[in-house]
Amino acid sequence: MQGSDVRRQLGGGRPPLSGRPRLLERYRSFLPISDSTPRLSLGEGFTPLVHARALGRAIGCPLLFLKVEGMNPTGSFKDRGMVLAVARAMEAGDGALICASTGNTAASAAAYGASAGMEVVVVLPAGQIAAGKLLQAQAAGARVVAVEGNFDDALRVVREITGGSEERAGVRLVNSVNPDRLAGQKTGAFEICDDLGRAPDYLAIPVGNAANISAYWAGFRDYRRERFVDSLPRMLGFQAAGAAPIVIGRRVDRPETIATAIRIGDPASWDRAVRARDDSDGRIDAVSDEEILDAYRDLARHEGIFCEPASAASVAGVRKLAAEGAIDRGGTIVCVLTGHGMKDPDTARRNALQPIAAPATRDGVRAALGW
Ligand code: AN7
Repeated sequence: MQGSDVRRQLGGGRPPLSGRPRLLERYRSFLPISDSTPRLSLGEGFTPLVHARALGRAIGCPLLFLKVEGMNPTGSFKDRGMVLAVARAMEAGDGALICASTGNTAASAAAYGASAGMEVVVVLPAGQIAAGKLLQAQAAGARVVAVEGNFDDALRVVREITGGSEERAGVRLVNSVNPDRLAGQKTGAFEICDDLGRAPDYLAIPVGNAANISAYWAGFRDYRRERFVDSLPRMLGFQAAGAAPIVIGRRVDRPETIATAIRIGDPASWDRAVRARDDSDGRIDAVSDEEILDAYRDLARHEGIFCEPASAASVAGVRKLAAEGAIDRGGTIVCVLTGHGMKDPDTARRNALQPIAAPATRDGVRAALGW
């Protein structure tokens, strides 16, 4: 058989040894890239969609799925948009990246910036960043500026540095106000539809600056416009209780908070998120720290999926709405788990079962276990 016949049998133009596809190539027709866009990649995207059987059974939702975004190169969904934003910055000849961050954007910018050979500056609210995220930025060699203020303050500063009349040339702002970030993050919605063979009935997602919920909604609409799917999900967004609108304009003085990333005073993409909610007949709700931590523990202990606390807001929210009878429990529900559990070792440690001390003998270990 000729090579071309083999390819035809395999059902496409892709040769069998082409390996893992690149995210930006795969969804190129939906993204603002051209032949001159550098082929930057750290292996982002193509994250698992896991059927959460135990948790789904427990809350009466048999078709509960988890989109495990902690499996991205830097351990969060940010990599989907960052790869595109940094590739486009390279294409434009920029020499530096800057962002404000509660941690995950910083970790992602630092890694992609390192890969692109660019200078990276991350501006963080002092004392509010989970240990793993900060270490990732430092490990990648980013310059970390800790400002006395909250995330909203940090974002204001970087916008002023890059957007004002004294704009610094060659410095690319890679917060989600950068449209390339949102475009790249649409790919999460594409993958979910590809894996399910349809759009889910509900898409549940943590909401911080509300960029990701906006990007997913745009992605689902793109797919329906191209008739890859024939329906759209209801969008369910969940903030940490105590976020907007309650604390708009006020400093959030909770350095010990478990979910800083979704306790944003003034979400940058709020209007888009409200449109996603209203156009999809969905809702945006708050979940408490306690509800988030319960979901966080249950995900690890009953599904084997260790996500960071903010991520568990999606599952906490679905659990709450299911208990209230506010959603159709028989529907296909996808919860986006936005970041990896190792991002926040302190919260993990506070919730961990303690190791059992034992002598290094068979009988000693058996006795310690009560076996
Ligand atoms: C795990 O890294 O804002 O609603 O600077 O880290 O798109 O803001 C992170 C946000 C959800 C909220 N889950 O997403 C940052 C940052 C996790 C996050 C969100 C974040 P958006």
